[in-house]
Amino acid sequence: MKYIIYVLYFLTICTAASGDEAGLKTTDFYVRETPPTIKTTAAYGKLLNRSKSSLIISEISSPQAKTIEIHSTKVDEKGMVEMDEVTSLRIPPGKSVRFEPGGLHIMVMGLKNPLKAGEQLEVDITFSKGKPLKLMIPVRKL
Ligand SMILES: [Cu+2]
Repeated sequence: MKYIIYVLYFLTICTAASGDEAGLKTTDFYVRETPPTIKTTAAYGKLLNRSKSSLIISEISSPQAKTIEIHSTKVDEKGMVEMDEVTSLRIPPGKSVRFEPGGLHIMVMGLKNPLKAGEQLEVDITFSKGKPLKLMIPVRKL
């Protein structure tokens, strides 16, 4: 009886491990809820490259929005916050990128419908090689 339990446990671990898309691990992803008239929001989270080669994000899109871009944030001499598009983001093997408020973030523009807490935003990430990644990001209250 004990033997069977161990086998099942092992199988569960294997299934979980193979569920990783393109050797990636995603953690703490969320997107900010939007008021009815606002069509722009941002998504945050952590992306870990568990593969043995670099991953380069070449394209990012969502069926729920017109445009998705990766932005970096910087503050200029006058204290103005500026955002720049990062057109190809490279994640070295074993390293992670963190999208967070005030830093690198996933900018969501031209939302077709407002995002309400409890819903999900689909984000499709294409890499320069390997399988694409489909993220279902939970919407959080502001
Ligand atoms: Cu931005």
